[in-house]
Amino acid sequence: MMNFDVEKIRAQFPMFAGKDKPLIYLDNAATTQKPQSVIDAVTKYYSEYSANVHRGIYAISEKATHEYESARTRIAKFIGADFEKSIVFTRGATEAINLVAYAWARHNLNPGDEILITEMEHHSNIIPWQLAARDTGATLRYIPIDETGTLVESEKYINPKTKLFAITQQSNVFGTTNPVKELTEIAHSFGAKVLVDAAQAMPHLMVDVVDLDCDFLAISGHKMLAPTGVGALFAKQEILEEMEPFLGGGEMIEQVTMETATWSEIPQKFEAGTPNIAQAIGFGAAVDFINQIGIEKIKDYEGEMTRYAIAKLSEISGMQIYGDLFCRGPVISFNVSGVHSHDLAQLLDMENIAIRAGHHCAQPIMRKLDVPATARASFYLYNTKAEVDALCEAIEKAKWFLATD
Ligand code: C6P
Repeated sequence: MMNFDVEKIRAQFPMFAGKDKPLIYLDNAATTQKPQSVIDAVTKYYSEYSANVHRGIYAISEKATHEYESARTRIAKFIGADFEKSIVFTRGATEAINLVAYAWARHNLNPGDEILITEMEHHSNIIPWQLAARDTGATLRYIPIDETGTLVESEKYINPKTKLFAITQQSNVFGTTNPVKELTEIAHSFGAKVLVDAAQAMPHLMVDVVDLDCDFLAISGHKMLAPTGVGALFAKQEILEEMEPFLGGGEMIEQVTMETATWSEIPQKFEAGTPNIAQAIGFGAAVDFINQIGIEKIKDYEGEMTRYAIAKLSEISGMQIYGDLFCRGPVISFNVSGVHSHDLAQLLDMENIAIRAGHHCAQPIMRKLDVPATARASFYLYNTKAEVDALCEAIEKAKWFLATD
């Protein structure tokens, strides 16, 4: 593809350098590799200005605070948020969703209210709502999916009782990209709040919170080149200001007496304790890296590679690919007849190819597909068509090795 120098990009990832047999990493939906610039940003913090944030009135603490807050501003800009204080750093998308389930849902839901999610959610966007429904008496409902991993008659499930609609923007199993903007509009017309789980979408396509008009957006840093242990919650300013705190502790307070306390301004109200400073700074560097290439270019490059991979994989006899073949993000879940996905993943590992096998933290989808597990190859900006070819060859070899008939 023109204008996309994948070799130049790969050269910036130490995980791909200097190996006899280079790693073919196709488990990007689980977590991504880190470019040198992200590793350097983390190292620089620890080796040059390691200090706590928002507390010290000495130079290195002020520098740490500046870099930490600058990362917040760059992440806000990346998703089109016009107010950087509507970004709360969390450990990941899971914690962002739990923050909403504890600090918003438990204070706003009552018996008779409905929480609406979909059958294609990751457990991170199911369990917090099961627990919130249990604690508030609200009812948890699901928009069904069909066997192509597409939502079925979504509008039918949104009604005046819906108080919260939580939906993934992109499925981690099928790669389906959901029409979240349209569904948000419908949910808002019934007065519901909308949470979008952008863990799988944000690494691959432009996510604009003003355009989506979502109330909450859950973000995962480590799936978009940032260190593990960092993510974020975006929430509309007025909602964040009204919300009760999630965790209590240092930095989230204004005044504390023996009996009670008042809270800091947002976002500190939601960032109790010492945050993941180095990881947040690394997240800022990851956003810079993506911006230097351009998210639209990444999307086009990955789109072309995904179409190529689907065509190549489809040539393998006994191959079943799950989900819509044409309209998807860079995630392909599949099974090969007569081969258990765990055996396949192990044999591919012997070829230095990393894929994921299992239920992908989405057991309701496995039940829907009536399979115990699938294999899953997921791509990112550093993968190549040659790696797809190697994957297909290794699958053929594994099939031959495991053949039972
Ligand atoms: N999915 C996968 O292999 P964290 O790790 O907390 O930032 O993100 C959790 C999460 C939330 N939503 C979706 C749609 C996800 O796919 C994930 C993480 C990984 O599919 C690890 S299980």
